[in-house]
Amino acid sequence: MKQTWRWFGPDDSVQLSHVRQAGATSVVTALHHLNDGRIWPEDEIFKRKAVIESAGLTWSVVESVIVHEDVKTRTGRFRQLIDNYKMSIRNLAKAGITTICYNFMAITDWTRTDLTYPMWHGGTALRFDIVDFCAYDVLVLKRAGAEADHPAERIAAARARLASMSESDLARLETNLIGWVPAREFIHDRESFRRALDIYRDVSAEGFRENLFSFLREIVPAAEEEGVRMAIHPDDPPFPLFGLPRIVKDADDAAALLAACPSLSNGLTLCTGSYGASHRNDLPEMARRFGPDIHFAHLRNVAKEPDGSFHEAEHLEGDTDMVAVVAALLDEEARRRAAGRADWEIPMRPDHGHAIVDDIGKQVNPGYSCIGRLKGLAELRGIMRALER
Ligand code: DNO
Repeated sequence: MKQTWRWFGPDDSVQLSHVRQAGATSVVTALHHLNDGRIWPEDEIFKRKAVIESAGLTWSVVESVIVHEDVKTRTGRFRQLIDNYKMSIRNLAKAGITTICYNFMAITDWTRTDLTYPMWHGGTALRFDIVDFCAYDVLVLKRAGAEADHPAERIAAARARLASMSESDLARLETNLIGWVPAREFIHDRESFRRALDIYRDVSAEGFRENLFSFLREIVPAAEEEGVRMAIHPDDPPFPLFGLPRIVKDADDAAALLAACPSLSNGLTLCTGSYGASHRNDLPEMARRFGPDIHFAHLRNVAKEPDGSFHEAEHLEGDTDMVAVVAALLDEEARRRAAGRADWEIPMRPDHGHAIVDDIGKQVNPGYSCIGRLKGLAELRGIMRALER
């Protein structure tokens, strides 16, 4: 597998030289400063590519070209924004960047309640606590209809939890939950978040899925022409939050998406951590079933807790049998090689990492610590090497 590493661009405190030292050969990145629905111009793409190549690395995957909220709801400027998206696909292809990861999560991207959950080893991990989430959703945000989305015992536990939180605990929880949403141009506080939720009040999961499929029918032909592989990232976590529709959460959703627009250009990002947070998903089974459509793999593990909470485990610990997942992906690569495909190699990246050793106290994007990921990559590389032998 191609060993890649997510890099957030020149402002990332984890530098390209560190990526080389971690042993990755290739970078996953985006033009984060242009990621609001506008066209990514060719010259900006080539400029970024040159920076990566001058560090002795390649740029193999874009994560992500974001899908604007207007496109998800098919309102406002959505037609223009879809044309822009197609143009960005074409411009990326000109630079030889032909794998694009994206997601179709309403308003939010990945969501955690705790970004510094203490682990047994003294470092920290990302965690999603369902009681904290409920406390915010029902008692702080006071979302209309929220009570009906949580069982009574959880709401009772949430009341007690909220009573024990200090003001700064609560402020941190709020930032974790709504401070990282991608659409920062119009969501900046509790009130604007509520307004954004309102837009989705009448959008059912079925309607939302139709919007995704319409988007795919529009962009996939352009991707096909350019030899680009679109790889949808699943919902993280893979269950509804804030009453928002969730449509990429399990094997059935993935199968429906592939069937809606059958094409090598319409594929998946196998994020073992996102899918893995649901009891419904058997990751080794999904890796085998969807092998031909997996264009990109995020390898990380989660430990699920009895009440629906979960935390990010070490890459080889947690509930997913990572050796079985890697074995399935290596088999898929062998199948592609036997079929004479030039693009047989599946890019993988160690997804997230604990904050350990020198990571502790450093400013990084949550989950994207250097040493924690380096450890994850080293462990995953060991599995790959052993299985290949
Ligand atoms: C979190 C990431 C996600 C992912 C996007 C893909 O760490 O896995 O933010 O990049 O959802 O579009």
